[in-house]
Amino acid sequence: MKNLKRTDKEIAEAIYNETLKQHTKLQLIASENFVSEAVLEAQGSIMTNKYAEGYPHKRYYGGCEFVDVAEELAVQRAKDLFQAEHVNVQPHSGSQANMAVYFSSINAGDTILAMNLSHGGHLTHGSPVNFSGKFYKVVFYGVDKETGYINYKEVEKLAMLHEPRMIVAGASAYPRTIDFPRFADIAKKVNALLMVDMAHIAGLVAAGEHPSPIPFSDFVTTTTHKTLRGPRGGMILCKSMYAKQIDKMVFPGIQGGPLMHVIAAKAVAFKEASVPEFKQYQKQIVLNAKALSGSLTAHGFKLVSGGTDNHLMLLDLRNKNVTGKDAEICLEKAGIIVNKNMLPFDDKPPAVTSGIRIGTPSLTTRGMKEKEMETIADLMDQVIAHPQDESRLKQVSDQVLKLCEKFPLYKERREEYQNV
Ligand code: DSN
Repeated sequence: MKNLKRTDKEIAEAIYNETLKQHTKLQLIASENFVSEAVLEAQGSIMTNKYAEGYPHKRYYGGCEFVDVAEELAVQRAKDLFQAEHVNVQPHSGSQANMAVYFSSINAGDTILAMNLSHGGHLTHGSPVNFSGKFYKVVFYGVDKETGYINYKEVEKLAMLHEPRMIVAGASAYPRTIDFPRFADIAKKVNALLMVDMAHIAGLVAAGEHPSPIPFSDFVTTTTHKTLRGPRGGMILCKSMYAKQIDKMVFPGIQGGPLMHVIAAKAVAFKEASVPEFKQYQKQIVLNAKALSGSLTAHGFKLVSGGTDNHLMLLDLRNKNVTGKDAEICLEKAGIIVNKNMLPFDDKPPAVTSGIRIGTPSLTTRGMKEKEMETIADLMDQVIAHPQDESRLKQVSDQVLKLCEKFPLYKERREEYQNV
């Protein structure tokens, strides 16, 4: 940071403040995580300087021998980690990974069957405000009103009725195990392609904490920065028969030069994910989610589907008389960072919502376990029960700070900034 501090004080300070915030607050956003110093080093490396349009050994620029090393390692490590036949590590994001799959395998105007965003799906799974909702006819499935679980009978009924060209499975706010073989059966019955977006659960899948979609899907897409704990980015895994069409669509179809520094960091993260400690870490994420959901339930919180099988849970705040928006605000004042989230069948708009989504990947990365989850549930309960009580919020934020100090993050970075 010493150069940045000298040349651009404002940005240096913003980065330092973000580092300090990540250390001093409880980060419960289910899609975020804290990467390792090694991932940060690779991502902040001089590989950012290199143009490498094309693929290893088939580039449109000279001098690519070392970025080729990084990309080949990233691809091979991802193949090994997920037992995938083909991998493309170039998508800049999950959205671009999904776009490449759609554009390479179905036509504009074709029908896709995907999970409703308000039931836990994703913008790129056909939302009308996203390209996917504009280019394709979209039929949505959702969760059962009573149970909160995906209603597979409804998925099958809709598939038979609408004969989609593609079925999209995967979610950004679904707390239960997804039955990929069941999705594959339905897709087979109606001759549809199956794309699974495993962005949220990729780390769990890599560690065997969630069944893998790979054997059952034509295409699997993911981001690399959620439970997988890599740099911000995307990736596509598919059967060999789709390799050419996917590679051609990512480049030159929808992207230009790949972000080689990010690809190098992806390789580092995949190596980190291949060791036994990573399996233990993912197991703890799930144990922590169970502990947190259990403690919140004991405090009278209602959880969609009654609990969780994975890293996240959805809190229905209607019995607490607070909206998702207000909960997000008062929790943040107390040092607890969450996001408001639509509930299935929510009657409030997306900017307000009746719920919040929380997850345990980041808390687990900093070493917290079941005992800390109980404390966190208790702190959340105090805030939600007294959202306007500023002195209570202050007391909670002091306790949050104490807890965070016991599980420090990015210590050397914080000290370096202070010392230069
Ligand atoms: N925005 C991400 C999430 O929070 O789940 C999905 O891309």
